[in-house]
Amino acid sequence: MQVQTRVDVFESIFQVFLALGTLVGVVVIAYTLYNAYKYRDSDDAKADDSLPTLGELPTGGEGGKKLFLSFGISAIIVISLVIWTYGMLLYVEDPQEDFEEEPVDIEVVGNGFAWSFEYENGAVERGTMTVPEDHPVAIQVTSGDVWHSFGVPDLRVKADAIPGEYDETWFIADDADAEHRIQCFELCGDQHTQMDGTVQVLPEDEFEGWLDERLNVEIEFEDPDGEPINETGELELELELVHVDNDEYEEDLEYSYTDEDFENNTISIEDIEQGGDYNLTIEFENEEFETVEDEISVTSPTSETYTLGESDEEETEEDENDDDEEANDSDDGGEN
Ligand SMILES: [Cu+2]
Repeated sequence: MQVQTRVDVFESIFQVFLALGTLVGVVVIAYTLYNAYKYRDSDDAKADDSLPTLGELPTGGEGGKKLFLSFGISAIIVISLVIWTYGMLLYVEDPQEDFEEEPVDIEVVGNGFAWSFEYENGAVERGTMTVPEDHPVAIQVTSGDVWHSFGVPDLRVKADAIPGEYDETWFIADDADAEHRIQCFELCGDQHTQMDGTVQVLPEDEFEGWLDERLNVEIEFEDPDGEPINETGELELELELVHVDNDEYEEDLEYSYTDEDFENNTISIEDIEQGGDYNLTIEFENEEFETVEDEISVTSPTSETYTLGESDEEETEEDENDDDEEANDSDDGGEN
């Protein structure tokens, strides 16, 4: 069986209830009208023993057969509806074993009237949650401050965001390139109504590429006057990136590069596999420039520009900017 999305499930529950409700309504009203017509007042009313007389309670005639039949049919309809709906909701609550693929895990954090999304590789997005098409997404929702509630009406998703707790749910978006609105469904403060966002759906192969690019780092140098250093190929250096929590990961999260990886005093690092904070060290072979030491946060495309001071000067400035689309995208989160 094809894995059903939440939208499919709730759509079929709605359709079945609508169809049965319509059927029952038509039967009841038609039968009422039929009887009203059949037993209408007419001059040549025949004597009919089964008809109630004025003041007598109707038995339904024929020893209560009709009564039994209508109760029986109603009971069958109601009980099978309850069982079927319950089964559907059990699937919504715990569909894991029906998934053929591993779901994409995303941690959703509501904080100060904005949502942020952390992926398994450590990439963090704010405001926009990017997900693959036709692929189960498992979300763990929590809050950094007060109670919020994460909801995407289009996808029939809602989960409470409570500090210190994780509310888990899932969804499948089956429409590539669509955008779905995220809203907060818990009155959480004066900017509650602006606490929204977007779910962006990418074709599955594009999603993988997108996720990898999230951890790209670009580093360039400039001289103290803000001009690019024009010594292409002449700088001899060694650049090292070491994950701050290196010991906690199985693989070694250490990356090193030399001047050969630079082009025009710029290096584009694309092979980082785990996001987070990295200690950066740049050592210059001939000690013509001071060693650069910094801690950078690799959670979204980052570019760093380092001003290289001559080694006899005590000056190492750094300039950090984040070239992500969101202007308020910052590395440490939590504020705003
Ligand atoms: Cu909120």
